[in-house]
Amino acid sequence: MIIPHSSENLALADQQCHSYRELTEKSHGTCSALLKDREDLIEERIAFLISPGFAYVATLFGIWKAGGIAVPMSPKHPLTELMHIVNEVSVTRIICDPPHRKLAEQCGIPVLSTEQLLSSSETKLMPTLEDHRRALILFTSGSTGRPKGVVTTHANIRAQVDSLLEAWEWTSTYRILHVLPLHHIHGIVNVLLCSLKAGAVCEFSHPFQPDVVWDRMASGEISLFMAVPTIYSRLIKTFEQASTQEQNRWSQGARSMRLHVSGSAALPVPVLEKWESITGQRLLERYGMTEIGMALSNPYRGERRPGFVGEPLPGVEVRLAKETGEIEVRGPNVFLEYWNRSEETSASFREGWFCTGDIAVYEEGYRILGRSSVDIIKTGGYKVSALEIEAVLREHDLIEDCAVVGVTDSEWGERVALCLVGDPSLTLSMIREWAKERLASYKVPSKMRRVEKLPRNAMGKVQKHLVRQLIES
Ligand code: MCA
Ligand code: AMP
Repeated sequence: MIIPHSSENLALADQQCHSYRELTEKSHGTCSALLKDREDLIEERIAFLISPGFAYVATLFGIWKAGGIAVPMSPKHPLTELMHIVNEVSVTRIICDPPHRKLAEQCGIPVLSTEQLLSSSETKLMPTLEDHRRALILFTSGSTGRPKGVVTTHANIRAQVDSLLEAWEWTSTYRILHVLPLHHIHGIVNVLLCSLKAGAVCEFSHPFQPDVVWDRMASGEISLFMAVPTIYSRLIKTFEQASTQEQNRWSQGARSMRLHVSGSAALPVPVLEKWESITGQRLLERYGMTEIGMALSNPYRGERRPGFVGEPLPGVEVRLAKETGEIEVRGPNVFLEYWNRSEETSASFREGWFCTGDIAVYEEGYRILGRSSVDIIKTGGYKVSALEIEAVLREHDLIEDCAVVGVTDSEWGERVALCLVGDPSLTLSMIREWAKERLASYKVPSKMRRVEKLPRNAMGKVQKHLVRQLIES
């Protein structure tokens, strides 16, 4: 397990400052309170609904120290999404902070509060944790059904973190600004856990607000920033609307930083170029996935090629199924299993290599060309399944038939778009309102085209490329 050391050094900054010692003590207290009369939680699944900040981190480490599997959930998700997680991995308890108590209680399982757990001064003996034990379950959309639970072990997480620490030359002198959600690898592993393993400082700044980020960059205190392309586009937009004086201040601060990283979705070359022109920072683009952590990266030192995702990270093996083909990955970073889905787990491996579903070519560096499934959409850095959204929308009384596709979008990378056969009175905003109670907001279609019938082939299968054309026309 990654246990942060116990110094007085600053570890986390939210509204307050928290040392590594405080984190160690509070996570030990949390561990003791979770264990109560037991010696080991033995991979009990404990979910948590906590805003980004110290309580989130102390809870995560508390669960790990007690031998549980951490299941972080997004407080922004509607109850149906949370209930799917609770049921899918048989979560037994939910830990919440005060603002999310009501939502947690609706999940129908025992609720514990961070106030109660973090104030525990007990120091029970912690169980011995072997590296191969399950540590974390994050949810990812596949091309079929509702999201699957991706299980990573302590060894997997350690490998993912160590690889990035080495490649990007993390040191304890860094201070990273954290603006990403904390229910995905990007925010949890690349930003939070890397900074803590390096003995650096992680400063939370949620929700993401472009002017706040610019101000923090301008302060000269922040050395590292990692985000998805949509966030860089938003920062550029805010920069362009700012006064010359503000632009100069922001630009100067950003120039003095050590590293800016982009990932989770393809970085458009114009965004890379614009960012470099205003900050002097050539974005380091890398490629990863929930199941494998990070696999490919442009170099920390050396040329970062626009449109390329670089070479395999330390300890990670990468190959292509054919010259222009699917990326396959092997190494200690690769996940253990999809929870309770042994068939899907084995189907996702070929000869011991994990098949990513992403298509690439190698031209002295890997270049990603697209995905093998049309039903996977990447929007704002989130991976979503068109089939999952369609299945939910078909439950609407006034929707007769529908097809969901991703359409290219300058802000979101791809935008979730809906082709609809249904009652003429039904508007996009009515559908959005209805769908937001059932799906995470980034899965809710934001573009719609009404048709008499969907384009289908002779076998009755919806022709997604024609649907996309209809929406884009
Ligand atoms: C939100 N909205 C959207 C989308 N998302 N509309 C269209 N497309 C979307 N994708 C709408 C909402 O419905 C809402 O609309 C309004 O925008 C504000 O919603 P909010 O949730 O507040 O959105 P935001 O704060 O503007 O979010 C933008 C964001 C966010 C900050 C870029 O999407 C984000 O944090 N993305 C990062 C995702 C990430 O970390 N991915 C990593 C996973 P209305 O006003 O009508 O209500 S991938 C990963 O971990 C792998 C391993 C990897 O490689 O990194
Ligand atoms: P997730 O399942 O949310 O972890 O998303 C992983 C997916 O994000 C990958 O399979 C890719 O399709 C996509 N992805 C991540 N980084 C990049 C990148 N730099 N360029 C293109 N696609 C990326």
